[in-house]
Amino acid sequence: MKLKSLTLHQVSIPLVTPFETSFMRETEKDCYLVEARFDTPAGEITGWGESVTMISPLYSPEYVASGIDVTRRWLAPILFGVDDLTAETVSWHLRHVVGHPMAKSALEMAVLEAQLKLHGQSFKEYLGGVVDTVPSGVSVGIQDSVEETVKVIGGYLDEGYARIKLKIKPGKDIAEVAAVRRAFGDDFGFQVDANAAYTLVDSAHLRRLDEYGLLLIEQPLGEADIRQHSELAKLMETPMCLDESIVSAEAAADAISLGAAAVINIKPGRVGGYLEAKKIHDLAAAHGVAVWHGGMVETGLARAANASMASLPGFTLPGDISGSSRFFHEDITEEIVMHDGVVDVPTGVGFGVSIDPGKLEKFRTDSLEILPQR
Ligand code: NPG
Repeated sequence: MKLKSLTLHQVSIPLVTPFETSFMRETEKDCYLVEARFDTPAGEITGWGESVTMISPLYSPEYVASGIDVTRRWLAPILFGVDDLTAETVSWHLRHVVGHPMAKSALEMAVLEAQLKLHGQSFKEYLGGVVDTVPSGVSVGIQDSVEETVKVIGGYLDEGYARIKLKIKPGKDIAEVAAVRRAFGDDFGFQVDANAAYTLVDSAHLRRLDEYGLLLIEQPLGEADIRQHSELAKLMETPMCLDESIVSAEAAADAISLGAAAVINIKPGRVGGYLEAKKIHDLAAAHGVAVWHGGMVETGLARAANASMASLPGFTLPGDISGSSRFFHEDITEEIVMHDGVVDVPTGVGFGVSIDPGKLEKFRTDSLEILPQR
């Protein structure tokens, strides 16, 4: 395949309710979509990718404008120069550009979608997925009060979500978790996510979570603190799960060998793409480490791809793969539906969903066409 042009569409999609984490409060989903056109032996094919960069650099160093800039100045020119571009070689071609995994991931995703279309293959078939549905977990943002936390979680349990993840931060943790267990009992999967909001000094405080039978605690300490997570893991009974710290398969190998991660949250965008994510899945499976699929409030495009990824056998815990309606009144693709606690793994060619041109028009705030320089 030969890349002919790239269009980066910046979109802003209103959220159903504000989503608050320890690092920010979002009221819109802001990201950019990659539309990549290729010449192929079967004629022109368009592939779509999605960047998980957020509007500000608060979860990772990348952000929407940095992703667009590095793509335009550095990444696109490299890919335009490749005669036989395949999804499997995108990260290799881009290897000299340091960092920017989210920007690289969005490009690899677009190449992958076009390649799947060329071969008439679904993403699940390509990966070797083994199930038709994946359990759907929901991520619950930080609420204004303990009562509100209980009410919101009660609503999601009534909807049938397979497990609940609650965002926590200092001062919004033990009381919330205790109240949720008091209200709904021990008979449902419950985990917490701190998004790096604590330090090792908080270990005695965090140990108080052990009495609530949580599935795991996700990323209590900083991104660079893999060794400190291994210290904290020795002090807590609740299984330690890493998210932000797992920036690559190498980081995953370090975390596993240091005993810093009993569980890993896999997010393709964070690690540079779905193919690196698959490597982490395979590595974790070889070491008996459980993985689950994270979410970054994706539109239906990446949400569908995530559901396919989560159909691999190592994804033994429910992921943050909720229905579109958890976040959006209107998605930019067909709606991803959560039913009976699961989401269907798409079976159609490519990622099994398509961008609705009318919705793209409605939610687009800017676009940039990038062509090869002559
Ligand atoms: O279900 O898509 C979802 C959201 C899951 O809580 C979720 N994601 O820290 O894992 C996280 C958090 C996140 C969202 C991180 C957006 C970064 C951006």
